[in-house]
Amino acid sequence: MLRRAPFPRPSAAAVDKARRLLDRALGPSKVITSPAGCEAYAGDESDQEPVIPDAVVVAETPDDILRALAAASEAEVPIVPRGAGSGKSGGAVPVGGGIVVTTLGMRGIKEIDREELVAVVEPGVILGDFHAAVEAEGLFYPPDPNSLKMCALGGNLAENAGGPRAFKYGVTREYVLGLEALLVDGTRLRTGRRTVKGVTGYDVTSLLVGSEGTLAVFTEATLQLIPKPPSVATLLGLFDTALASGRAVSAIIAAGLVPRCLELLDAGALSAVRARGVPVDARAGALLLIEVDGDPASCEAAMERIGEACVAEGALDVLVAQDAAQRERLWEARRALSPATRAMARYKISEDVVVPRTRLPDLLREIDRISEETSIRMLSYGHAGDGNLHVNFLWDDPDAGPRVERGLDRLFRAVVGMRGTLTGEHGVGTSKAEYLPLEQGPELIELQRRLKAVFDPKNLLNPHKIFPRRGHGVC
Ligand code: 2HG
Ligand code: ZN
Repeated sequence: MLRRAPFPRPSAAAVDKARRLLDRALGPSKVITSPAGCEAYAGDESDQEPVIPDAVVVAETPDDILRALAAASEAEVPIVPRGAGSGKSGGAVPVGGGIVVTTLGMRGIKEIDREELVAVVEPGVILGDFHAAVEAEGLFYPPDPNSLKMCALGGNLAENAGGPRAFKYGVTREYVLGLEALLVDGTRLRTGRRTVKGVTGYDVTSLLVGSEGTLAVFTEATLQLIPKPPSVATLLGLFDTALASGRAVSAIIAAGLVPRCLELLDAGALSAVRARGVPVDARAGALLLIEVDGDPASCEAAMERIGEACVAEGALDVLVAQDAAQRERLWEARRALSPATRAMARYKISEDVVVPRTRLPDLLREIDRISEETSIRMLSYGHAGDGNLHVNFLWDDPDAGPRVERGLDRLFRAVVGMRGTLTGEHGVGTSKAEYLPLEQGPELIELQRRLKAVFDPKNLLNPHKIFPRRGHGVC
């Protein structure tokens, strides 16, 4: 864990008042106040140290959320919305104490309209369940963060989640037509539309998606669906080095090919996959996991051209998954990388940087240099087609924190220097807040602070996320 100074917490009197108000408004069945009960809502899947909240509201309806917001406002304590807690940037961690409101109990898929290709959902729906429900209707919802079996749609909306299929289909925001959301003062907001097209007024829907729970709490979303692609094919390209695989990524894109997924695993990530019993050719020092979809003939043609592009870039081997079961095994291994790499060391930080895709080889070389200079073990995997790599720092020595900080600083500066961005899909949260000024100018950060103040003048809704503490930002 990297040590970060703790954030201020509300006074004991404010906590008492909030608990009394919650008890009166919601009753003990929906409010948890025991430290043991609250502990389950203290952390997420990021490197942010868990913080036990003062109370948890288990919301079942929008009215429950409304009551929780009213109690937080009156007692002036923070309130943090939470989905499944699978976030990677600390967004759901109640770093300033106060109330956590979990929407995981709101699991209704209210509607799937096969003619309009629209679904209406509550925030607690698990993404994998939603995929299964729409696919049973012959439809498709592309966003697929690798935590899809456990993450909730509300969290996906808050973080604007991506996933491997973002390469062809884009991220969550592109599928959100409209929202129902509550502001911290209790205002019920309905944004957006149900039509495929529409430009009325400011795009508040897009502003709320990706706002990391700092502007509003979602109670419902209207999502765009597409027809389910009739055919899918998956291919592995094995390379001796990550650099060679990075060059193949550029070659595939330059050839005008658009697979739905274009994932890169370097040597370290491959060793995690092998450790999980997936046999990968011992000669391979990197791998591309590539998936195409569409009609069967175009899939076959695309696979052939992708295979040729890999071979032209020096692939050691190109393997095609023979059936759905083989395909699923490959994806299981890929999805397991996050927990598998966590098990490789006592401490892990997984970054989420993005560079222009042609700069991937430069990024990979920079990662090697950082690892060498800091003597911290690093490995990378991720959505190379988008230029988005999860650069992992793994270490055991509890005193290595300063070296890791140096490595992070160098990584972020290099990425911004390549005209890249700090986070492609995990969000800023607390884990990257202090680095925000590296990428964004003071005018833009100030404008966003002012926007936050319009929605939440007392700064109670998920405070301390996205923005650096005053005087703490890296420059
Ligand atoms: C993935 O692509 C996820 O597997 C998680 O975004 C990345 O935790 C990670 O390393
Ligand atoms: Zn990812």
